[in-house]
Amino acid sequence: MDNLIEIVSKFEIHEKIADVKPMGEGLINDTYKVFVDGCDKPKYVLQRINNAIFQDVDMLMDNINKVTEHIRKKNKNTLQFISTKENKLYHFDGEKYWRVMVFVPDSITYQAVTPEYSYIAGKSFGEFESLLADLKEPLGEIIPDFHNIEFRLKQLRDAVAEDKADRVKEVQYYLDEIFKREEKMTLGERLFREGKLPKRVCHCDTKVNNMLFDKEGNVLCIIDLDTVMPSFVFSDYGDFLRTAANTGAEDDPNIDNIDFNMEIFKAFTKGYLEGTKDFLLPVEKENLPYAAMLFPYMQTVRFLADYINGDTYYKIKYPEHNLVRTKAQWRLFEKAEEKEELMKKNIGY
Ligand code: GN1
Ligand code: MG
Repeated sequence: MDNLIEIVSKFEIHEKIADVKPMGEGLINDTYKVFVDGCDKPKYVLQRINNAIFQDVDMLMDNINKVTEHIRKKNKNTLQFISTKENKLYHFDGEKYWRVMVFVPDSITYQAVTPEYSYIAGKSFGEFESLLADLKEPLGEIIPDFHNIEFRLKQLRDAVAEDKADRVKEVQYYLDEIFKREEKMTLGERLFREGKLPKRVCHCDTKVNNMLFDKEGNVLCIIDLDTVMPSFVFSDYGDFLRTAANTGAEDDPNIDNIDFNMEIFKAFTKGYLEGTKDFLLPVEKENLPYAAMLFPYMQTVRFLADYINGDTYYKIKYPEHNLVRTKAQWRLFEKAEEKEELMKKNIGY
């Protein structure tokens, strides 16, 4: 066990640290709440950066610094990082990388949201993209090809070719279904190559639980900024619906719980279109239903590749976890696909 209190003491914190406790459900980094003397609520958040995934920690923290500074200059809420006593944005203990940020008080995270909150979330993510639209300094592509579905399909093919964990035989059905839709689901990358679809600064991990709400359902702050980078707007729009419109859990063992909730779709889309009205192009708007299908599809591809590779990327809680996730995301994809025409009608295409 790391001495977490000692790690926190490397940062510019003047209170006495009382306790450090695990927090959150992230699949990548490890996160802890930090308590200080005389206060029963957490004051800071300590995070171990997963540097197997974020290999260039300097680039990572530099990106986040640019983004948070830019948002703060516009007087909007964003995460506030504490530097180390050596004035660095992270602490390296010889093996692991750590960072500390201020805990946002009186905030709530949800795993599921109502249509009303989805509308507000749509507006907030739209505004988040607007706020960053005039960011002059370029951001590094922290995980190259992160939401490039052609690349993710290639990784899946490579995983199948290697079949390291001898699992391909169990998952042939999903592989066939995925590759059947390859042409349709790679549309975004083709539009990009044809010069028709732009990349913008996006959050790229807009899961419901990456948003802090207040008690009234207003978005206080958007968190988990590791993957902020240039991408299609489909990333933010699609990944939110992937989690919010799912009537079940991301890893629901009972796929009958899973449907694609059109009320959430409508409310979120309304908010998103309002938040992005100053910049969203027709090609982006008309392909929002594609984005709503793309993210469950891409997440299926990623979970399945990790399962085939023997679970090297996502944290798992039990041996079949990535397979269960694959099946749950695939069911969500099918439900979204069934509603493709309905979604198009709803946004006026
Ligand atoms: C990861 O760590 P977390 O849970 O915020 C992943 C996302 C996936 C998500 C699936 C860097 O995000 O891309 O959509 O799990 N982040 C990275 O739940 O791969
Ligand atoms: Mg997260």
